[in-house]
Formats: sequence, C-alpha cells, structure tokens
Amino acid sequence: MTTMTQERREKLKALAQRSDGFTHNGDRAIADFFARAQDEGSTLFGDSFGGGTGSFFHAPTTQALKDIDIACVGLPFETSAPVRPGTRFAANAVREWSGFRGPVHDVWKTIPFELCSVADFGDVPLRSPHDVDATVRQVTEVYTQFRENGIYPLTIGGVHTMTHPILRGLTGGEPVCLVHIDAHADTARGDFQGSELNDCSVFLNAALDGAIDPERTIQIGIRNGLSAFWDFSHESGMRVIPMHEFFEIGVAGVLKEIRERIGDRPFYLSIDTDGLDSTYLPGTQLPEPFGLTSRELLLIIRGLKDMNIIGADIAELCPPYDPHGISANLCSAFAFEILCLLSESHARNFSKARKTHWKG
Ligand SMILES: [Mn+2]
Repeated sequence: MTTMTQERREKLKALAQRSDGFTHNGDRAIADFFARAQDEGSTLFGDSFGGGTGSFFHAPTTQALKDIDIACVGLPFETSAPVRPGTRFAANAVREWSGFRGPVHDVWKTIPFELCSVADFGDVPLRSPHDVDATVRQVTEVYTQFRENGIYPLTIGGVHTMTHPILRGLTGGEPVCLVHIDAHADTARGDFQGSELNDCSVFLNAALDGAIDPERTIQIGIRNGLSAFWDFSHESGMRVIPMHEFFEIGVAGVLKEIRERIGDRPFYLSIDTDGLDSTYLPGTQLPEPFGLTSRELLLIIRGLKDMNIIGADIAELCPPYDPHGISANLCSAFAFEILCLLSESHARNFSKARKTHWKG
C-alpha cells in the first residue's frame, strides 16, 4: 500500500485542471502546430467519424497544382479486376478512417503539415471508367502533371493495374527504384488473359516503359501457386523475396537488401494489400494466407525513413469484403506512415519548404 497524501492529491488536481492547453510533453513544435491549425480552422479537432472535411487526414482539398507538395489522391478504378469487385470504394474508406490518423507521428514526432503543403487532390476524375486504355492514358496525364510540378503523390487505388501509368507519368521514362509489397510479383508476360493492361503485368509494363529499373526493384511477400507467371522478375534482375525466404531473413534482412539495392536513389513504394496476411487484412481483391503481419509491414515502412521516396500507392483494398473496416483502418495507418516519409523526403529534395495552410 502507498499513501495518497493531501499534498499529492492537490498536485494531481492542479495538473488535471491546467487551462493553458495541451503541453505535448514539453514539445513546443507540436504545441505550436496545434495552435496554428486550430487558428486556421482545420477540422483536426473534435469531429466524429465521417465528419470534418472528409478529406485525407483533414488536409485541405485542392487541385491547384502550384499549391501542392504532397497530393493524396483517390483512384477508384477497378475495371480490370479479375477476381472480387469493390476496390473502387477504397479511397473513400481510407479517407474516412484517415480522420483518426496523425497529425503527428507517434515515434518520430514528424508533422507532415509543417514540412510540406499537403492536399487531398480528390479522386482522379475517370472520364471513361469502362475503358482501360483510355484510363491508362488519363492517369499518365495526371501523374505527368504531378512530376512537372514537383508533387509527390500518395495514391489509394483501385486495382493495381494503375500503378503502371502512375509510374509512367511520375518518372517521365527516367527509371526509378521500386519497393513492392505484394503476394504476387505482377510481372506476367503480355496478353495475360487476353490483355496487356491488367493487374498481373503492372511491373513488366512499368519496366518496358523505362519507369522502373528492374535491377533496383525489390519485391517482398511473394507467394502462392502463381509463381510460374513471374519469370520476368527473375530474368530481368529484380530481387524477389518470397514469404518463405522472409520467414528466414525477417524485417532486418529485407531492410538491409533495400538499402544495398537502392541507397539514396529515388524510389517508389507500391503496396498491394494482399501482401499482408488475410488475417490482418481480409478486405482485398484476392486474399492470400501466410503473408506479412501488420507489424512487419509497419516496420518495413518505418525502415525506409531518410530514404529518397518520391511517391507511393496502396492498391487492391476492397472494403465490401470487410464489414468491420479493419482493412481500411489499417491502410489509413500505413498511409499516414507513408505521408510522413514523403513529406520528409520532399522537404529534403526541394528548397521551397512550405507548410500546409487551411486558409489563404
Ligand atoms: Mn497482389
């Protein structure tokens, strides 16, 4: 038994009744950010589920390219989905859950809104959602504009098919390195199921476009009986880390190889939600057992800190197959981790450091 003296009780009472706002454990930068965001009328405070602005992470919504450093983008395209439909609902599901994520990284104390102008760009307005070719051209156009304006995109798909035009636009044919999380290597040779544009040939197409460098590509989490389709990965020099090898080398082994292969070169991060074990993320187009745990993927993402990331996407999230929202919530948490990486990287690469503002 210990003793609660009157003096101790008074001390605790004084702490509980402080009226000078949150002290954030003495972190002035965080306190200043909260004061500024509140002053500018952000909805970071006190809204309920689905409330606030309904934007990614409560970011201001704009498509004014000159005003954006980091664009959070929805890409609700699923015409080429061969298995289970519903990925078109992913962007809004992540938007909704993202209201509970951030604004401060709980370990690094990174505040993306203090490093960069972060915006919800909205969804790519799909002009011809029934036409894969036309959509590939349109997505290429949008991400070309991002490249021309120095914008790093964080995209929530849609089917993985669109990572190919994203990379084509974003790189302009100057190959970047790739970190790819997936149960499938997505390098099936052309005319897969009657079409070259599909979600099983994404990174073969990107390599042919000169958008990624196969020898600086690393694919993590690959598994299931489709491995016969992925010859191109092995033959083009990509590093494929299948799950059975991941079980041996773990997160530390993966991060070591990523650092060796990519170093400080620009790289793109593409996450197919089926890279995760379906226990952790059931809401995906093609769930695959025996994948990464949510903690393992978190540690892989955090292990990319201080590297030269220029864009990222999360594809194949399929909310209708997860009525509890666990999958979309998890993706919103990964998305915030990635937002921190992107904003730190952008701030290092561009001298025009500027903050996010909720009012002009
Ligand atoms: Mn996949």
